[in-house]
Amino acid sequence: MTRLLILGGTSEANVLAAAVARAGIEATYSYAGRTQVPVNQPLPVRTGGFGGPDGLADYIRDEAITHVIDATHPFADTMSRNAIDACAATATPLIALVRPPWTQCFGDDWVAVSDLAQAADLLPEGPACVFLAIGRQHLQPFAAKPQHHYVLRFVDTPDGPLPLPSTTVIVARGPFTLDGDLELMRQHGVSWLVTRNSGGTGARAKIDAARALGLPVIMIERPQMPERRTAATINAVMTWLTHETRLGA
Ligand code: 3Y8
Ligand code: NAP
Repeated sequence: MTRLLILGGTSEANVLAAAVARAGIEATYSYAGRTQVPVNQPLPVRTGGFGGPDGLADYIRDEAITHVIDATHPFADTMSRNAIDACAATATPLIALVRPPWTQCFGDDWVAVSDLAQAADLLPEGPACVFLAIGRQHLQPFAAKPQHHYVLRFVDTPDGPLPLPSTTVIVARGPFTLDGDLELMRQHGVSWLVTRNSGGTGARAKIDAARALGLPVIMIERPQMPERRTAATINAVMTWLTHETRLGA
């Protein structure tokens, strides 16, 4: 009897949840609780941290979870590492749905950096208009460059002061469109884009818009992850799930 846990929070996790529900597989969709009104799911939902890898291992045992699919965002690396540890500790089959990173193509003007501080360092000394499309949790490194005007896109309205003096805040959740991001970047006179290499389709519009506008992009590369089973498509994950279930794993 399969009892699946989906670690969600991405566009692909939402599509996976619909496929799992259609297949009639017993599953729970897990959110961290980062946003006020997350998208509804066609599965039972649990929200909030588990309490580290040990807390997740306890959850797996208490809920008799038989399979875990890590469909979190490629920068949710603490959750992914905890899933590796908890599934090893409980001998629970685990697969990560990892969408391929975006790759530079003709006409792109990207500079790759490994962290937010490097991204801030690369911004020019003279004042510019920067589309800082990295959400609201990690703005502090850019306080080192207060001379810029920052266009910020959050899922929820900020609940307190921001560490940047000159900002335009846009409240919107993805998936985003090319026309929408072209309009946003033209309207605000954006001259630089800072983004994580999230991959997927839900938020790639901004890098296509930057190419069309001939803008430089500071691309934050993904954190390295330990060895684990991965799949790049939902079909591959569903094939794994049914195979592992047949084996009674
Ligand atoms: C809570 C679930 C869907 C899913 C939408 C995807 C697409 C938009 C890329 C930009 C970049 C950013 C941010 C982003 C992406 C999708 C997808 C994806 C980037 C939701 C969601 C949750 C979150 C958490 C939120 C973070 C924030 C990051 C905004 C739901 C909408 C910038 C990441 O306010 C906060 O505390 C928000 C925090 C983590 C990063 C940050 O540090 O601020 N995502 N995003 C999940 C949970 O609680 O478990 O609310 O429904 C999911 C999505 N985020 O509906 O199709 O790739 O799947 N989300 C980044 O890439 O830098 C937006 O604006 O262009
Ligand atoms: P993170 O830094 O990797 O994880 C920090 C802690 O948050 C985890 O240790 C865990 O708490 C809890 N957590 C994270 N994801 C969870 C989930 N799906 N269900 C239950 N608990 C979860 O995570 P993050 O980067 O803040 O991402 C949080 C959520 O937002 C994830 O669902 C992710 O898919 C989504 N998201 C993140 C980004 C991003 O840029 N990071 C972008 C889009 C969507 P405990 O240790 O207590 O278990």
